[in-house]
Amino acid sequence: MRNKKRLILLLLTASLTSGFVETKAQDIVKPATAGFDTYQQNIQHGNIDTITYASATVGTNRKALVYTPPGYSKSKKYQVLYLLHGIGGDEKEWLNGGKPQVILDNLYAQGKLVPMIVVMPNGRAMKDDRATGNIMAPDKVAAFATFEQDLLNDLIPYIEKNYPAITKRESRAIAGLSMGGGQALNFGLGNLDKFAWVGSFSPAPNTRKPEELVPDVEKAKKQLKLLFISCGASDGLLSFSQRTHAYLDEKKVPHIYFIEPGGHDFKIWKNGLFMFSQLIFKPVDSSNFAKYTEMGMNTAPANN
Ligand code: FER
Repeated sequence: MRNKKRLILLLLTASLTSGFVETKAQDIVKPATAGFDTYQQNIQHGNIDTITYASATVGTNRKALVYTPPGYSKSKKYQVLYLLHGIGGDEKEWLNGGKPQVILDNLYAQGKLVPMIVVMPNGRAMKDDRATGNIMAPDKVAAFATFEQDLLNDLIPYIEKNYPAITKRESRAIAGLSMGGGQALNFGLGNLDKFAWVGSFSPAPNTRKPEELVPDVEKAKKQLKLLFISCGASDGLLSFSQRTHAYLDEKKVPHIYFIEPGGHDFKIWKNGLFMFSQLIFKPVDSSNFAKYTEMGMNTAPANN
């Protein structure tokens, strides 16, 4: 009897210890698995508001969607993620194509996120900001650059006045898909006094050249909490991720570079949100970053 008890104790200790080791090894956030974007009835859900803010930049009232997390209360304080759309979209693109509220609700139910407000703006800062007609027209493409002023001077002040947001750079993240991925890199890295967390999923040709994106390498190293770039291996825009990654590596700016199978679509962008949202507003271990590149596909450009 006594031996049996000792054996049970031994087995219990062994399983607890191995469990601990496993938890340690899982510090890497893994890509999404089946069900991550399936609506679950029996969990708490966040809420989506449509807001209208006055934009002095554009001279109109502009719309954005705001996701507040399960258990949201005005008496608490929240981190904020600004989540940007692509060239063919508007403030509803993430909602229509990516079900971000389902992905985030599921992650909250598993205790994997720090509570955050997610703002989905319209990143085409012009009077007619609909994604109609020729979406590649020069004035429409230019409006994605103009959005930097709208974001910094109009939208962020509106959010921070009307929502219980923490108003420090360490509590603001910016991420986006394609044109929005380019915006996230341009605006995030260009305004490190405003953002500490930057995520770019399949960044588009609007992404500034690396030397312009990160002109002050030491400042970026000091100020950035996390820089995350992901892209599909068969995306025609992969070169914009590759050249940014190559420069960051050369200058030893810590970042996550994750290349996964796929093209230029929401499969990549949903997984980008899934991974990035779990990493932000938490302590970061940059010694893990290389493991994301190893976990991903090797798509080094031909050396010619
Ligand atoms: C381009 C190709 C793609 C471009 C933009 C995109 C401005 C954007 C794609 C997207 O947002 O999905 O040449 O030029």
